[in-house]
Amino acid sequence: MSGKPKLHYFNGRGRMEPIRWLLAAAGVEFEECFLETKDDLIKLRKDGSLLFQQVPMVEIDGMKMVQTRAIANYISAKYNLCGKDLKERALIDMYVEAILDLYELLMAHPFQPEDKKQQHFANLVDKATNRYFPVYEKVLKDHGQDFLVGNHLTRADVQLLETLLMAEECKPDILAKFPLLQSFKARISNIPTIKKFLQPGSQRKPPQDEKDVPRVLKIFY
Ligand code: P9H
Repeated sequence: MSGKPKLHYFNGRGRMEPIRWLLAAAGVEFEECFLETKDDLIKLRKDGSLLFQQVPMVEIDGMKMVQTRAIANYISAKYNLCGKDLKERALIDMYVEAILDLYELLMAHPFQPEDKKQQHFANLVDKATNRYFPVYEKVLKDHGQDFLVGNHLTRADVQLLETLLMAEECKPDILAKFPLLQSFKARISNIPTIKKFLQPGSQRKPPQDEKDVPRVLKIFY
């Protein structure tokens, strides 16, 4: 056991990518065990490694953690990405939960059936540009600081950057009306641990390729 966290999921973004980002931002090296087939999932279930018969599962500190949000909370707390006090924590949790609501739309987009794609995309862009991004643009404008909360790096910055980059993959000019989010994106991308994770060859996964969707779904259904 190398002591490094070990991530169990398929070789793609899905629900594990936010966990990869948080570990990378904290400068924590991690190992990955990729599920390729249904049998891989059944094997993990059989040896009692999946509390709710589902992945993501992360082996960390002697635990086999499941439930994406629980894993992200544990890693964020362990590596001091949750703010210095309850007030900062409250802001961070509000910002992160909203980011995750938008992230669900972005993550699910490649898995949408053809006839629903256009509508799903329109809704995704509407929510991003009219509900979520204006809030983070105003937060940065109002306090004029480099980070969303407490003038230091928190999980809110890491997960917002991940989501901004994913939104731009869907619609390259989606940040056109958000100048402070554009400079935030450049600033946080230049933090050494995150800059390293954004380099080619890192453990960051590429955008979900639509032709791979059937292979992914075959593992789980
Ligand atoms: N609350 C893949 C890509 C995008 C979105 C979801 C799934 C939910 C958590 C087997 N795990 C396709 O649906 C695969 C969860 C975890 C939990 C699973 C089963 C999924 C996917 C694989 N499904 O946040 O961790 O939905 O194990 O029997 O449910 S991920």
